[in-house]
Amino acid sequence: MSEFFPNIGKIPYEGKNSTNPLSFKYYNPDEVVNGKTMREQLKFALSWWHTMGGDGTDMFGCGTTDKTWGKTSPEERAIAKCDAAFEIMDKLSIDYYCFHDRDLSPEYGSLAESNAKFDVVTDYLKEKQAATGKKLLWGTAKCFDHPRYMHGAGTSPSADVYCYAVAQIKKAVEATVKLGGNGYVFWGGREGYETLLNTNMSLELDNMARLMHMIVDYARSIGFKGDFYIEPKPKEPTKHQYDFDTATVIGFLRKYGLDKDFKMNIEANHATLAMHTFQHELRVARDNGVFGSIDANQGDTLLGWDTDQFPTNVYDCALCMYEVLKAGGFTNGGLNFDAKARRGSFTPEDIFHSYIAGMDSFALGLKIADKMISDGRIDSFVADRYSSWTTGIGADIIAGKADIAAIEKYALEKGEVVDSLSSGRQEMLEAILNNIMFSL
Ligand code: XLS
Ligand code: CA
Ligand code: CA
Repeated sequence: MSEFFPNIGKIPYEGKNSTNPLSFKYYNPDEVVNGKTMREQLKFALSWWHTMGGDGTDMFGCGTTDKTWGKTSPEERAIAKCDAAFEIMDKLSIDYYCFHDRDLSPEYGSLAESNAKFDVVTDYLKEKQAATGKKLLWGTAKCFDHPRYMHGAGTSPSADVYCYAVAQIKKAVEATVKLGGNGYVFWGGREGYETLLNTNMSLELDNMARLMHMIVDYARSIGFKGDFYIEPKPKEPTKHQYDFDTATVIGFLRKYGLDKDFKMNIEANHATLAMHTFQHELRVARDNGVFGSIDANQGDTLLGWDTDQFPTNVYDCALCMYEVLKAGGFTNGGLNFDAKARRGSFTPEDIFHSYIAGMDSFALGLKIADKMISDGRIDSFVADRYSSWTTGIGADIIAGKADIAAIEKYALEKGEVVDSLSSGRQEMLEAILNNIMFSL
């Protein structure tokens, strides 16, 4: 089979002193960090939509790069995309991929025809996976692109549209199971609203929960053993999206009895759109036992929309990997590069440069996070800051031994307590983090 990128060979690890831009400086797949190889810790995935389909189109202009893969018919292009994707994954040592159903195979005249042609592509992917050992991290359904979903899919005011979405998601789940996917993602693309003047929010949310229960039950009945994820995002495309952030989603899951079935797929750029740090979203997920997978990218704080840039901010990657290691590492999840090269980075080489930049940044992040933990200064500072909860009245409160009267008596006897406080030492801690980062 002829190559799509004949000028690019397998990207080697050459170490930090290499000046070869088509090499890894930090991502050394077989190097062991925190008890596992980098390959096992980081579990990188290629996103089919950006890498295989995104041609640089934006609101102000058409595409700048050719993603037709040399084919004009949609059926042939879908197969060529598979070959090109597996070549990219092989050359970059990426073991996983993620897709929306319509990234793999577009819509045709009817749902039945779309399903049949989708089957041809997933059959081909199954063969490619068997031949190469590459795996599906997660699948999802694109229930936000077609005009029928203009008012939402699982939250549409139209029962007919709702049924179409259920049928489409059922098929996407079947494809995920067929390809041995580790996960299935729900991202509520247009599940939200523009104005409450036309919206029955409570019915929409009840219906979304009904859909999720139906899909979970069906997926388990056909043998899906992986994770279901919800991917929070506060806005874009709708003004208000129901899956605003991790805390909001947890409230939804608990209200509807779905909390045992779902974990989070946290995207960095969605966290910042919700006015949170990436680390905050990961921490909320970890603390609530719903940490699952990550969409690795970054936004631009000066632009403030969902720019889906490749992650190169090592500071954020380090704090992300700190949360991942503290959560015990990935199980079914991984780091999916939901990211695209900038519109002006339009050559085939830019695909490789952008993945190398993201993978090296996360390799650095992993090493720094491991060092943060083995160094121990930050963790022990935090433990010490809360030490009043390990003895005396603090320990009694936690053990349920101090009631409100006992606490009042303690406070009255103690008098003013401002002297019990110690400095938060934020600047010292930020300097320690810099010290750890730059003495790798
Ligand atoms: C869009 C989302 C989307 C999900 C999958 O903002 O990030 O790509 O990851 O539907
Ligand atoms: Ca995403
Ligand atoms: Ca995004």
